[in-house]
Amino acid sequence: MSRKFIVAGAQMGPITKDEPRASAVARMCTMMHKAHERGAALVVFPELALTTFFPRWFIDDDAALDAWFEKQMPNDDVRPLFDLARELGIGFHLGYAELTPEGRHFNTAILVSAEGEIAGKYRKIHLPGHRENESWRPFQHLEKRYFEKGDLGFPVFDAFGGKVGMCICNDRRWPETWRVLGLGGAELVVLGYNTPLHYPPAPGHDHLQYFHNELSIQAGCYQNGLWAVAVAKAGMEEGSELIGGSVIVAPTGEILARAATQGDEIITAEIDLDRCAEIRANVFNFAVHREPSDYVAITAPKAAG
Ligand code: ING
Repeated sequence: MSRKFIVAGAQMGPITKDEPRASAVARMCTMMHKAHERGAALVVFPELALTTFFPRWFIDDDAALDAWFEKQMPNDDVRPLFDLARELGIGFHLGYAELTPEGRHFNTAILVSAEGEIAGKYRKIHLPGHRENESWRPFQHLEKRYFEKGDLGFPVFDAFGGKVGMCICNDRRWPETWRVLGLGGAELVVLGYNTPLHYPPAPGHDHLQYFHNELSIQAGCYQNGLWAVAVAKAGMEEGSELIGGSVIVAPTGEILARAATQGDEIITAEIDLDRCAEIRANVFNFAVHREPSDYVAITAPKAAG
């Protein structure tokens, strides 16, 4: 039987610093209903979708920082989303800040089945930005300060009739992310992102942020023969302009759907997991064409310093 189904990207507009999680969850429930009306079996929400993008600020107080994190998942704030998923029979991806019982902090994403059960978890590996408060910047990007590097690798999960992987935001810029997921057999990669339009270290690239977003995802899909649903938290959020540009991309690299606004917006497309073979059995047939003995430099340890 064909493995066709409709996926939805639920792009979110700004979440203010004072917006309660319940408000963000209510917005997500509204979009989950809309995705369901369009026949979606899976809806993808952004990275850190429950709160404003707090790594834009230097937060020196541990309690104030931990207030941005979820201490368990699901929890009372997000339960309406899990309950609605089960009621509608639709799965979802959710990005959030995870504080483990052991006190570890991760930028995390989960895959939740149509039964409302957590079917997979990923913790962000490529943490961009910096560790210390850098006053020259109009805003900070302190993911390296607030999160540990993910410790789960790039797992691929049996879900939605195929093999589904996740990555988060900056991960999408790194070809290694996509290749490791491809080698793990991923046929669909779902991800969220919070990407400021302004990139202080290279302001001359600001006008290229939408291009780099699509370039990274299209290349990842084509070079590994897999589908991607990439979903933004968008718009002017607490004085920082975040790009929209959520997309659904085919294994050919073609963009099937793109968001047109910088607010809460559902994009959908019918994907066919069997189409991965057009790429994976041919131009990127890893078994036949890859030459890993020539790629040793890719996994060599970084030089100290
Ligand atoms: N945000 C940005 C991203 O990788 C960034 C950080 C922006 C890095 C622009 C380089 C250029 O999309 C997150 N949250 O990773």
